[in-house]
Amino acid sequence: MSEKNTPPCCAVIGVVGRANVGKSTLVNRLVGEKVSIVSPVAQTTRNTIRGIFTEARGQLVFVDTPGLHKSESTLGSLMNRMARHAAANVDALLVVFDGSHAPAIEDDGWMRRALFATQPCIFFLNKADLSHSYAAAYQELWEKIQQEKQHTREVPCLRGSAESGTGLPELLTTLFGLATPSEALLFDAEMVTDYPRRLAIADVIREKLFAKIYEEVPHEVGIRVDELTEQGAIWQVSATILVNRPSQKGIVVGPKGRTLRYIRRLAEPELSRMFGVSVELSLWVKVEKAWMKNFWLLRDMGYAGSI
Ligand SMILES: Nc1nc2c(ncn2[C@@H]2O[C@H](COP(=O)(O)OP(=O)(O)OP(=O)(O)O)[C@@H](O)[C@H]2O)c(=O)[nH]1
Ligand SMILES: [Mg+2]
Repeated sequence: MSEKNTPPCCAVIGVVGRANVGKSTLVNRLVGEKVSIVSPVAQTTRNTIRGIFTEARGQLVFVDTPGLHKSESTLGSLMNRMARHAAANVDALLVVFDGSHAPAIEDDGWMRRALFATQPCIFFLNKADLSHSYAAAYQELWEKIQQEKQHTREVPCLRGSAESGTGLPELLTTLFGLATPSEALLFDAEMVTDYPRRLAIADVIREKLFAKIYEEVPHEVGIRVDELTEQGAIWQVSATILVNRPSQKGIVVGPKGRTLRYIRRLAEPELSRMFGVSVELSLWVKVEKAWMKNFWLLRDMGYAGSI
């Protein structure tokens, strides 16, 4: 907590960037707890999720966003809209790049946004534990964009790894340098997220599903938590896994229900740890054609909200 008479410094930081660069991993690392699911599948994050970090200097609220991507579904457009909306409503932008991969069109897009953003921006070249062989390519791209736009801007570029934690103390110091003194903390000091628990539960189920069915159907799967009954230290959760086609139902259920059981076995202990109760999960699979284009269903699943 802040020293006597020293007001805490606070800032809301939008964590943005292309899909799969490690934004959620970074937010989890910085916050020190898993607030956002992570997977090797691009477009894992579907909502804006706030991760809250509080220490002696004050409080940083990280807004993890879905990676911008080309999209044709309502879900995809809502995800892109959330990312843009989040970027417009924060005190500073932390733009994450993957230094082990060549810059892509979406990285170019975020640099252009950063060049003209009204807030302070910081670039973070992630995945330093892998080779950072493309660091120079990102620098060149940034210079090329500034020349092309005939506009220059000083943006600190830090490097590190969300996975191993290197470079993160320096990143926190830079971010606190942008934070402004505030009369009070933005959130209670004990809070690590304000993400609604039904959505958090749905996300954990989706993460376990992604871990098992990596190639086939991930982007066409949606999870809806239908019921959460609290009986003292036991929570009974009933959730439906929505798929687009009958063939996908077979994949999610697996031979003799094995895939579904696997997902439940992984999700239950994690959810129990997360909420400090014993979570019992019932999972159902339902074919709901074009659920990703159904605004009302998406709204039920929390995707139509904004930060
Ligand atoms: N080696 C290495 N892998 C990382 C690092 N950070 C993230 N990853 C991996 O990169 C993949 C994507 O990470 P996420 O955190 O889900 O990426 P994201 O940017 O949130 O992705 P979207 O939510 O899809 O936009 C996962 O497999 C992570 O384990 C890192 O610093 N080093
Ligand atoms: Mg993510």
